[in-house]
Amino acid sequence: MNTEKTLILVKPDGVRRGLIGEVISRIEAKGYNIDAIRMLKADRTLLEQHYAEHIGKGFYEALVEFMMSGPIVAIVASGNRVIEGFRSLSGVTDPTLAAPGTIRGDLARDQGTKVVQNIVHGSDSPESAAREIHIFFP
Ligand code: IDP
Ligand code: MG
Repeated sequence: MNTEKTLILVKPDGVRRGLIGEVISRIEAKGYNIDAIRMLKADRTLLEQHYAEHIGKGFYEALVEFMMSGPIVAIVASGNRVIEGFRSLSGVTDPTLAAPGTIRGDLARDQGTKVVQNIVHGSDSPESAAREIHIFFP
């Protein structure tokens, strides 16, 4: 057994639309463990760390503004291959293309905004997970 951890965020669009419970339900229904959970309003400094890989991209400023637009929920979930597994539960970045049955595919759509609003974030590798968990649960 190689239990892994990932950092999941319910983004401001998900919180505004009352989807915190829906996201948590899907994590639990899949069989992953919820290890930690925290609601917060992220500031620019925190988001610059979290989204460091996107600094300089065309959507970066819109992404930061969007992520500061309301409260978010940070979750640490664990389980064998949870990083890959939660990315699979989420669906691809573009909610128009995300498969039905996924969080993004079922619950989000293109809003015509500069930044893609897609309900959730999930770490994309063990290195990202360790880094991101440390940012939200110092
Ligand atoms: P991911 O969340 O599926 O891992 P990333 O490429 O890490 O996608 O991008 C982080 C977030 O930035 C996305 O979830 C989405 O909200 C936004 N984003 C990514 N690519 C674009 C884009 O091309 N246009 C607008 N927003 C984007
Ligand atoms: Mg990403």
